[in-house]
Amino acid sequence: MSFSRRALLKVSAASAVLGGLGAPLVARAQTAEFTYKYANNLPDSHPMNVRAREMAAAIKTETNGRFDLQVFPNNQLGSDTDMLSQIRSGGVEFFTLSGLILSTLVPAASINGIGFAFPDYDTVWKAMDGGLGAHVRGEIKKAGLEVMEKIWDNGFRQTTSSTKSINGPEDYKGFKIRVPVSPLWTSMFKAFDAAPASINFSEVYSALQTKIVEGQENPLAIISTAKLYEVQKFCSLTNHMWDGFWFLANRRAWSQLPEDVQTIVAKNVNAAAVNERADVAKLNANLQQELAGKGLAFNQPSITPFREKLRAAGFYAEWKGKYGDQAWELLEKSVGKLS
Ligand code: X2X
Repeated sequence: MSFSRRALLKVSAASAVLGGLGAPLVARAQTAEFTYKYANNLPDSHPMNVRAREMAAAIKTETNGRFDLQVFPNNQLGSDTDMLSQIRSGGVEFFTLSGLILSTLVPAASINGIGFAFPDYDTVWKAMDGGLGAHVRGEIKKAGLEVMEKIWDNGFRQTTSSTKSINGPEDYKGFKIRVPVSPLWTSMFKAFDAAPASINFSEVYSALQTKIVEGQENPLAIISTAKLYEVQKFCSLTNHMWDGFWFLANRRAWSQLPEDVQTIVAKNVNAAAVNERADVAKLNANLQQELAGKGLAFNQPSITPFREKLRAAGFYAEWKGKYGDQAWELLEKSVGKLS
């Protein structure tokens, strides 16, 4: 008898003995005990969704099929505004949202988006995996939502336009720019005397195409995966803010999970975030040439005049007052003196 046949016989003997126990285990493995939805606003091809699908598969394997995470990219379940209300009601169990948009519910959550604060990724991750991130997560939990430890990368934001390149702060004057729905974005572009219009990401491509606005601002990974280069001509590397996505959970849905499942989910979500950060940083560093090939004209203005304009307009002082001294100190501890 061959080795494998002997092994097979042993297995069948064991199943005959354990038949009563084995059967329900098999049945349970086929239908998940928990089927949770994870919604986001980014195209299917963005690293966030690539890593999310990978993480969903790992979670399924590690929970022996007990937990099924379904990924809904690309605003399939609604705009950010819709999804924010769904995560609060439990209509979706998980949602990644920019801290700046989350600030409509949790004011502290926009602090990482203060204009021209972060010089580079090292400084970002030290702050967001350190004291500043912990402060924001504490405020999110106080507002009744759960949040995973690692923030996902959106990236440093750049300005695109169908009409002109931005070479200095004066070029923003009167510029019709789409901004996400968030007071910090509106406030910053108003400080530049621009004409910001709050529009959810789900409407951005068509707003640019129909020229409701001249321009928008987003990291290169989004300009590329959402094909915004098709409806824009100029890309100015303004690097005006760093933006990230908090991985939020509905509190009731999260607390219904047994501790061992929570541990497996959190571990895989945080690991996926760290992988996604590396993917996005690489894309943002390498996409310029590819996008130039698709017709975008690039320029790189010096950021000093932008910062000076914001300081003179009282932007930093105003937001320091809103966040409070303690939070502002955490920010300045990472990025240096702003106001
Ligand atoms: O809405 C945007 O511009 C986006 C996709 O970058 C955010 O989610 C903030």
